[in-house]
Amino acid sequence: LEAGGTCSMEVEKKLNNMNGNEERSKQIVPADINSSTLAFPSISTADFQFDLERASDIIVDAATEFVQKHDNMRLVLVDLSQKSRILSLVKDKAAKKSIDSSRFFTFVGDITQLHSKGGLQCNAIANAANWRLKPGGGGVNAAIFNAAGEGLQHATKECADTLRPGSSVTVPLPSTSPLRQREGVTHVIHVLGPNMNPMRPDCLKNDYTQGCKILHDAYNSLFENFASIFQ
Ligand code: AR6
Repeated sequence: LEAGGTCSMEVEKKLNNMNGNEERSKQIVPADINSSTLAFPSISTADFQFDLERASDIIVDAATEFVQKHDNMRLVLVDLSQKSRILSLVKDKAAKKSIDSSRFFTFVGDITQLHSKGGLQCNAIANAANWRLKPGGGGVNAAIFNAAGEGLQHATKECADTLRPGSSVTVPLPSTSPLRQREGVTHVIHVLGPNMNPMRPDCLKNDYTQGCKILHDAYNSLFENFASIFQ
């Protein structure tokens, strides 16, 4: 699934290892100036404790369906570590489905530094948000709000006050946002996934019938919002 080998205009970029040590990893990034790119984290699988096997099936299904429908859009699943289990699961499952690896691939890096550190230009990034759409709370939510600057909070408030599980909201980044200026990201799409963590609001108490449906809805909502910005 990791893109490479088939694209005529490839650039090889070196990515700083996220742990800051000397080890560096190479990732092949297909340069595709005709496509719009969405980078997204795995929704609900860390703080919200959603099962990784089920989540990986849902990601691959939703992404496959999306890229078949939109041939000028790319989806990139991002995680911080080379050892990310969700990235491995998704990579393996996508390879079995022979999904077009220049349209959907995985990438190791910080979602707030994809261009500056990883050489991957993305138009939009998704955030695994909380229902109040508030900064902080750790995880990718804290990272994105920190990197985007205060402007993201204001811009988010203009669009929505809260989010329901399985839904998403598109927020245009102010022109002054460092995320826009440095990384070239123009939109953040906040997504609220299903929660399986008893310490967080709206815990589904291991109800994976509901949970899987909500996670599927969350990805469909995210991808459709992305398509409606850039189509
Ligand atoms: N870049 C790329 N991926 C990241 C980054 C980053 N900077 N940081 C984390 N991840 P999580 P959730 C990956 O816990 O499970 C927050 O407190 C991480 O490895 O951020 O949906 C919110 O306020 C994992 O694969 O989201 C919510 O309350 C993925 O991002 C709650 O957590 C999602 O992990 C949401 O929990």
